[in-house]
Amino acid sequence: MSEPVIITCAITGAETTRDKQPHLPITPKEQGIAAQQAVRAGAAVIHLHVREDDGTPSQRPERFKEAIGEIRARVPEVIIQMSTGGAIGETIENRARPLTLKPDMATLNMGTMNFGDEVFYNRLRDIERLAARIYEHGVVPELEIYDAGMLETAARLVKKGVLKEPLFMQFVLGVPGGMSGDLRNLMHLLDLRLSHFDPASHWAVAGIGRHELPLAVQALTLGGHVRVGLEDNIYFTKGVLAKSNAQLVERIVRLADELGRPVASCKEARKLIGISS
Ligand code: KMH
Ligand code: ZN
Repeated sequence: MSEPVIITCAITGAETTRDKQPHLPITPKEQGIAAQQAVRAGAAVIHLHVREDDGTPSQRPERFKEAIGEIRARVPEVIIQMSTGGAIGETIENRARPLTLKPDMATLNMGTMNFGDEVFYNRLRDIERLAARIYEHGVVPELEIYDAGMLETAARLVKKGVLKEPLFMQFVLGVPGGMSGDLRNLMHLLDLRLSHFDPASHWAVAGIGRHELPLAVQALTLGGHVRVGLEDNIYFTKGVLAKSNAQLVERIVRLADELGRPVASCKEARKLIGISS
């Protein structure tokens, strides 16, 4: 029997706008409803950014608290993964602040990179500080890997004792400035994973834009986990906007079924990742 696939839904993000995607959930209540629909469709993890009412990206702990409340009221079992990446230009201190809410998981971005026309700063000392804060609060980190060097940085931080194995790594491919969604890039990252990390480490792929679907299919066939959602991709098919986050999740569930991968429930995903219920 193949290992179950954990589906993460990145429901909002920091960059997608309502102008471009009218179904983007922005308010805590909208996020609660979107999370519930995504979980009903098959997602076990909600990757969470929050916005102010006017759509501005925010790292305000109070806003995270509201959003988490709305999600937990509808789907208490779901794994909530808080973004510590936030929006470009946010200070590291602000990015770390909502960790006091002790979500199940939090992202840890593994390096500085060009992010479109902007620069996404993640200096080594900041990564180490954020990692310490994440573990201090009993939260499970998910490593956001946009490039091969970032995975090698993670391996060094394991040796240094900053990161604890087994890890959960998310290969985010297709951001202009990081590795593209070319399959050879994924294969190289998987080679590095095999040579540097505990084989029990989990890996997932988040393909950006048009890379979302082909990379998800690759992850399903290669035994990885999958992330989809309006943060990463606003379309269902070329030129046709997705109707909801759930619609993107539903397609992965259908494909997983065809490809013989059972879909992990929230409870199963908690057990696989090592998060208490
Ligand atoms: N918004 C991007 C700059 C994360 O959630 O940790 C960073 C991001 C990664 O979305
Ligand atoms: Zn994010």
